[in-house]
Amino acid sequence: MVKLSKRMSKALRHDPGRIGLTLEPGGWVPVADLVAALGVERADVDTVVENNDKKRFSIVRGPDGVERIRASQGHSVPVELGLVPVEPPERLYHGTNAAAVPSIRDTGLNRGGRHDVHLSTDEPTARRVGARRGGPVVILEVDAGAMARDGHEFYRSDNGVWLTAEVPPQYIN
Ligand code: HQG
Repeated sequence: MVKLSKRMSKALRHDPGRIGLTLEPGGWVPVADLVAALGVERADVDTVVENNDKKRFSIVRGPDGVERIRASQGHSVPVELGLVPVEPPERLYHGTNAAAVPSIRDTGLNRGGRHDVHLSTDEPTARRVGARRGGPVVILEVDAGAMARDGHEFYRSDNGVWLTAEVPPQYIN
């Protein structure tokens, strides 16, 4: 199922065109189209959606009766998720590799290839994110409350990841 999850991430976040899909507004794709394009069973897609460790995907039935699926966050293709800005908690956390810290102190957190900078509500989650690539992890504390008061917008993805366009260095403790 991890392999299918990765194929779904690639199709829904990074390269839909490669398997002949086009994301609709909001990043949605009819589930039937994804199933056909990947050559898998619908039940397997449902299993990934339900059991995915980070709840990366969601399925909804539209007013037209068509069930559609999208990745809740993590896109590198342009997408308008239609998320509404919300007030963040005072503190959010970002886990990263120690080697990245000097550059982050210098230029802040940048979204890189992704749509947004990803932040976590708690340190253990941030630690897991930072540990993905191995090496020593540093947890950065972001003064999200001050950022919001200074006009930065925050969004919360359907699966609980906090998103913002950038974190300038003065908000990083
Ligand atoms: C770093 C996973 C140098 C940043 C996770 C990170 C997350 C800088 C890397 C989601 C920098 C980008 C996102 C700067 C940022 N100088 N390095 N100025 N600004 N960086 O993968 O936040 O499994 O795009 O610290 O759970 O690590 O995909 O972002 O190390 O939620 O669902 O540049 O990916 O979720 O890496 O992870 P990423 P991320 P999924």
